[in-house]
Amino acid sequence: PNHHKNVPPMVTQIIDGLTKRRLLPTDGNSENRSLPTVLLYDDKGLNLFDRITYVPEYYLSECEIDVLKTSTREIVAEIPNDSDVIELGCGSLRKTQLLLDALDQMRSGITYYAIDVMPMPLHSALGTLAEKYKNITFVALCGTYDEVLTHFKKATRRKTLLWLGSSIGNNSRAESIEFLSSITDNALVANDGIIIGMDRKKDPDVIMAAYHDSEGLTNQFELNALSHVNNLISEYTATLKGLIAADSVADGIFDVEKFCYTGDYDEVVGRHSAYLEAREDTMISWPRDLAPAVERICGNSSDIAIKRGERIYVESSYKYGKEDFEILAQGSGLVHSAEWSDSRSYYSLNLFRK
Ligand code: AVI
Repeated sequence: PNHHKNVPPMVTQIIDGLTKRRLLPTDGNSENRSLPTVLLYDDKGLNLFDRITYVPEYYLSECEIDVLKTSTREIVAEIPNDSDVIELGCGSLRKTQLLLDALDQMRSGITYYAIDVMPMPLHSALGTLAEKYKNITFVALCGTYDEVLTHFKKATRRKTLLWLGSSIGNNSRAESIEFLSSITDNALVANDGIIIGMDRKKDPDVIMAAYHDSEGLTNQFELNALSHVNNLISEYTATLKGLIAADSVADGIFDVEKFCYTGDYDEVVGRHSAYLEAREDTMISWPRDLAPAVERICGNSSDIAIKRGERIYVESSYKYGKEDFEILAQGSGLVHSAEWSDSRSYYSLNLFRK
């Protein structure tokens, strides 16, 4: 029926990922069901991730702060007066302040743009910053990066983009090149720069510890993707109930208790992968109201039997080595022009220029 035409894109992606097994990039011969990584970031997930950044084993945040502190002068030297500094995603304002402190003192005519898809955190954060830094002009831009960045192409001022927090690591190498190429083509002119926070390849034990913290926060964070799916599915089927006669009560599709989080690190590729693994045999049963949509997306709407030990892929965290910086730069039409890292070389900020 017609009203199934408007299945929300996220629900479509969930159905698609769960009904089809796919070969992960460079993952040998294992084909897995998958869930979109963005599902990790509902309110509960954002809160858990924020807590993870304070856990000692999750060295990434601490290292990035360390680099920002020890290399501030060199970084600021790359950002000219009367230029625009544009941060992609403002979840990291806590770190950005280290840079803003220096820009406020050492530069004039800086405009700082914070770009995020979520309007609320953006406005509340920027209000306080505008009070604190009198020499910097603050602008909040809400929207996807693609939507917003094209506005900068015609700007006559020099610009420096900031993409911190190792967010690039959650994209495959190919996706990262695609994203950066599009930024290069649509938002940068010759000499503009982009500073990217990247986690370095290192001792696998250190990386495994970061993604398997002893407080169990990562565990909660990854498993929360399943609860988020349940919430989205029941929300959607509830809206359908207003449209069609239905007697089934849907409470989501996962028995969350039957899953646990597992992750592994591929040292050759430089990638940590996170999975939700079935601890025992379990079923994914589609609510009756959802069946027509499932059928349209994958051909049938029968229940899915998940065997004990089957792993549903949810997240990759890519790590970078010297050679990877070069491949990324060349593929994206950029030049790798500086690297600032912490004393252990665990993590680095990398400047790329068009
Ligand atoms: C947000 N992103 C860079 C984190 C990472 O390290 O990949 C998300 C995360 N996943 C587990 N712990 C933290």
